[in-house]
Amino acid sequence: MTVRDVTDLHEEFDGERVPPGQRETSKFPVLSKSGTPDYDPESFSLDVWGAVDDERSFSLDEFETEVESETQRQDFHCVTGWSKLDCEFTGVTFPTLADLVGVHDDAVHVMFHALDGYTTNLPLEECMREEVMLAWAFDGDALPREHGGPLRVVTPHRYAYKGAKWVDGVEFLTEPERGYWEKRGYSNTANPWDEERYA
Ligand SMILES: Nc1nc2c(c(=O)[nH]1)N[C@H]1C(S)=C(S)[C@@H](COP(=O)(O)O)O[C@H]1N2
Ligand SMILES: [Mo]
Repeated sequence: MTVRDVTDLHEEFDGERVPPGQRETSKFPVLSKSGTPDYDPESFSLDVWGAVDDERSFSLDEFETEVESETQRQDFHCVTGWSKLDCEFTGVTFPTLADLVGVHDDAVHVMFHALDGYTTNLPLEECMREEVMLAWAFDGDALPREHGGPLRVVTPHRYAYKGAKWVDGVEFLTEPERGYWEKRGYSNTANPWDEERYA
């Protein structure tokens, strides 16, 4: 299996591999606003809607087997100060998903929706990067439930709160909107190399 290594991403941000104010950890702490939500694997779907040509609803099986996927080695930066290096995530890249649904020219922003009611937002151009993935596996195994299984978003170029665990909706917007933490004092932009932690 080929692994795409994107751990050199920090160079684009003129920063060190471990961003300022972060400490490297080998653990993988869990941060969730309200615990791990239940879901039914039979009825779970990833829905894509808004400013797109083809609104789609993917079953897990469809998403994992019928859409082009890949494995990447990435770093993970939590706004609370820990960074976990060399995480291997397997999933579909955001540009691949965008391609499937046909994003409208007037789409500028994206809202991710999750099973626990969590939401998080990013400008479309921050999503249209190969390293933004909707991932179902971590280090070769099914993504642990507490880390967002069956499906989560990873955003190694941004603090990890920009990556919705238990993601079940991707909404393309023609105006920016704010998600759960972005409305509650976390930085809207979340660049780890500029320490954009809290607003
Ligand atoms: N659905 C959902 N996604 C979420 C969260 C959450 O509470 N619910 N917490 C976010 C925050 S604040 C962080 S730091 C990361 C933590 O991911 P981890 O628990 O796998 O370390 O998930 C993000 N995604
Ligand atoms: Mo967080």
